[in-house]
Amino acid sequence: MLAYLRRYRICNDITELRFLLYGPVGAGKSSTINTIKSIFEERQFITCLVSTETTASHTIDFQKFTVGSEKSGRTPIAFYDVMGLEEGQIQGVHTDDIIKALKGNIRNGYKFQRTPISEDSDYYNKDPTLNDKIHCLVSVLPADKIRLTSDAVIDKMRIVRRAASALGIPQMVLLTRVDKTCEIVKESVNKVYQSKKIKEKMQECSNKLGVPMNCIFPVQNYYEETHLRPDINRLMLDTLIQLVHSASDFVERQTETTGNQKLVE
Ligand SMILES: Nc1nc2c(ncn2[C@@H]2O[C@H](COP(=O)(O)OP(=O)(O)OP(=O)(O)O)[C@@H](O)[C@H]2O)c(=O)[nH]1
Ligand SMILES: [Mg+2]
Repeated sequence: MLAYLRRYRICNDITELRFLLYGPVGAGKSSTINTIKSIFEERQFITCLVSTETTASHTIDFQKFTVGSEKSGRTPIAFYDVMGLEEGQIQGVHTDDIIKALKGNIRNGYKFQRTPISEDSDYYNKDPTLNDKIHCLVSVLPADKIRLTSDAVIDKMRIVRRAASALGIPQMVLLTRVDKTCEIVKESVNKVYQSKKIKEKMQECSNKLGVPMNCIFPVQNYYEETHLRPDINRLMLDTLIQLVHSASDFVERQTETTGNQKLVE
């Protein structure tokens, strides 16, 4: 799977496939990026700051993380980490900002403010190309805390998902912290799709977010391990391949449409 992703060929119009991870505070967004980077580096890799269990978002800027390195081999995949969603109008990341990020209007490095980005900001990109846009929106929810996620946060997620649907952007859901949900899975992540508890959590997530079951992927992040584990790697890579395929399909569809427009002109 690693070799497949390293050799994955993307459409010539873009330099990389871009994914945006969003969800409630402490859902495991930054940990997911660290886990994916660790797998490609084949060692523990921490670049994305992970929080201890808190209520305010630890990640506060819009930051891009590429996968692979000069040494391990570049992979045409990039993740954007955003601040977590919180209840209330001024807490956490603003939904307008996430929607602008989807459209490619926000440049890398922007620090989220209490109000949405203004068009005068140096970080505002007025003319985004397909290369600046997000090609797949990834919702991240913690399996052990789905029930605790407030309706206000779920509503914000719905607003973002509706905007992504209008833009034709594919959407996937990662259900993190499966080890905290099921003892059998904690011992071996290979059993994740056999676990009744995890299936229930996926169903709960499907009902709460209104997404079909086949777009929900349970994953396990590295959080206490000092060495890589094949079962964790396998599940994450299997999931990543699904994400890459849907992002790639989106890009193909976009280039076909713009190509047709050019022909008409
Ligand atoms: N047990 C377990 N803990 C996890 C897993 N993924 C993340 N965590 C822990 O959950 C906490 C929050 O993780 P983060 O990755 O910082 O979450 P985040 O979504 O980036 O949070 P903000 O940036 O604050 O919005 C950290 O203490 C992680 O160690 C997992 O799969 N299993
Ligand atoms: Mg974070």
